[in-house]
Amino acid sequence: MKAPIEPFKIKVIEPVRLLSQEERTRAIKEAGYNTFLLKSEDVYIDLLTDSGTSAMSDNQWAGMMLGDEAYAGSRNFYNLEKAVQEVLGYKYVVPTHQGRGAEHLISKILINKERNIVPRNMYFTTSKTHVELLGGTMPDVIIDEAHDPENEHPFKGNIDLEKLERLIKEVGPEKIAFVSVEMNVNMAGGQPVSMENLRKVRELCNYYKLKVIFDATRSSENAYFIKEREKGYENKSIIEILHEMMSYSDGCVYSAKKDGLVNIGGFLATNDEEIYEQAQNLVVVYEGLHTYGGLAGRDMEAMARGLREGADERYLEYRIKQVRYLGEMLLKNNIPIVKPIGGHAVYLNALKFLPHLKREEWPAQALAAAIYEFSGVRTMERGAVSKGRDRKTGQNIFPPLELVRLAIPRRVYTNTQMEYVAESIINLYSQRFSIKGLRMVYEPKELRFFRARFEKIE
Ligand code: P71
Repeated sequence: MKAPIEPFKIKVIEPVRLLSQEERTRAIKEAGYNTFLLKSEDVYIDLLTDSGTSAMSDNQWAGMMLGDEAYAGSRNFYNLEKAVQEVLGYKYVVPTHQGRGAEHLISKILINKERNIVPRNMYFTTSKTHVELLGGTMPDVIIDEAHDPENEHPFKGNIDLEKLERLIKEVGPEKIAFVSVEMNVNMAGGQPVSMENLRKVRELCNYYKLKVIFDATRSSENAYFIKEREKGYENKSIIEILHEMMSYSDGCVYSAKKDGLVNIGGFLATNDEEIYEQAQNLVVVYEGLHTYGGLAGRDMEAMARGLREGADERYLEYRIKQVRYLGEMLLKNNIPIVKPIGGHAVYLNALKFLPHLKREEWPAQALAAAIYEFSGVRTMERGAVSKGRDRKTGQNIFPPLELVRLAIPRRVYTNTQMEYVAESIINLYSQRFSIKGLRMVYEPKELRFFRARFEKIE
């Protein structure tokens, strides 16, 4: 595959520097072999996350200068509301400082002592934590194919409708707070959900009178996959696809730090007046007034403009193909990655990359640390450290997927930099048996992966 041609040119650059081998060895040791604890200045190519790391356009920066910083009724809020209506088709919008702010609101609104089960197509760390902190649980109802890195199902993010219905019958619909559907499922490898699946989830939930809330964070990338892979959508525009997708939900939470192409911002959007009313009540307690939700006016303007740019088809084609370009270079060299290649990231299968390590030696954490030490490239563990412990038994959970994520920031790195990343991983793979396991020596209570510390098992 040829590298995709960028639909933009570069106006501002930010220098990067590769530390020496000794400096990198020292830096990762000092960071407790946790890539979250590295200083960003010590990183050469930063693939830790695609969240909040996008390059904004000249149009977005120009919008920042038009920030209306009034406490109430900023014009930028109305611009954001209009952009959400146009791009996603929801009527009501409540801004929040980022995605988890919106997750907090929807969890507080829809979860209570009696109704506290939130089935979802795989968990996401922050989403699951909000549910659990309210005494609830998040059972996984994704299709089995999603747990197999080798399976090439085109819509590996789909909900298993039988699993979902079985669960509803087992616990009783009155126990389900809402059904959560994530677009382009992050923990499964950036895998899309099909339109057909969304439609069927809606039908099932209508039958049992359940609310459906999307995590629409990566919905534009999901829409691109629908256009590319689902029959009947080849000739529809991304906006048409997005509107149809959202029509199958009662509302969504959205971290605009991904497809929204901003460094900070998020929102809750809905057509449901009751949810909207309650969200407005809660946002003033936890985030800020309902017309700014913890954001500056300029942030809302950048978000309004970013939302439109992120749903532009020419941009999306380049975006998805850049991720695919990196993934295919790795595949060609037999590096074990999650297939098909996802929307926002390439995921290494750490269990296959490091078959000599035990699960208790945290292979994905060890691999992420080794990649940094070897090449200066920063990635993120997405396996047992991220999954955490079972709250009831206190035991570590070892999920089937033990992955290292190479998340690609949007519009930030060139294809030459992707080639450097691929070459580094390929070289490291040839020396993989020299990579040692890790011992966890500090474990924070909540979302431990952010601050956990490790030592090398020599
Ligand atoms: C990502 C992130 C950021 C992150 C969050 C937690 C641990 C590590 C990294 C954030 C998401 C997301 C989905 C599907 C909600 C959030 C929270 N992803 N839903 O992938 O992927 O949004 O960060 O704006 O609060 O690196 P927020």
